[in-house]
Amino acid sequence: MPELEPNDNESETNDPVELINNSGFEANNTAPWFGHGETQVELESAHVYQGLYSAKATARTDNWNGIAHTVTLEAGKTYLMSAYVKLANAELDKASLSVKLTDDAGDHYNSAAYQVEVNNTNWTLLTGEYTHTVDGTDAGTYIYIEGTASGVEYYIDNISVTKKR
Ligand SMILES: [Ca+2]
Repeated sequence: MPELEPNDNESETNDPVELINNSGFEANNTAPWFGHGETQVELESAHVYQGLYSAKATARTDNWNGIAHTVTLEAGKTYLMSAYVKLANAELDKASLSVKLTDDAGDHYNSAAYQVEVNNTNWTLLTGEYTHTVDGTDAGTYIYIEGTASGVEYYIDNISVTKKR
């Protein structure tokens, strides 16, 4: 590796812009998160990955239900996405970090991390890349954590979405 000039080094190591607000729920509330499907989003303080708070998904009536957050993404760009997940009322299940996009062609569902095994003893990192391919106009995009069986409650913390360099 050649030595970098200080200015080059600075430009390479600047933190990427985080597109998730209240990404660790340390605002002591769950705004601006919302439920995809029937999901209720509750503030949690007993089971946290980092800090004082996390969020708990309850009232899930289907496996595609989950906690969601709107994101503004650029068409054609690739994003790095991650979230820590721990189950609340089941020992083992599978969870996905997914993206719903609505554009001129309708609704599109993709996953940055798909059906990763999660459990109730450790925090599991869901992570992966997602490329924002838009047909016409992006009428709304959000991420959500889904995939566990109906009725399974889970905690999430430290969710991140950044543009890939
Ligand atoms: Ca937290």
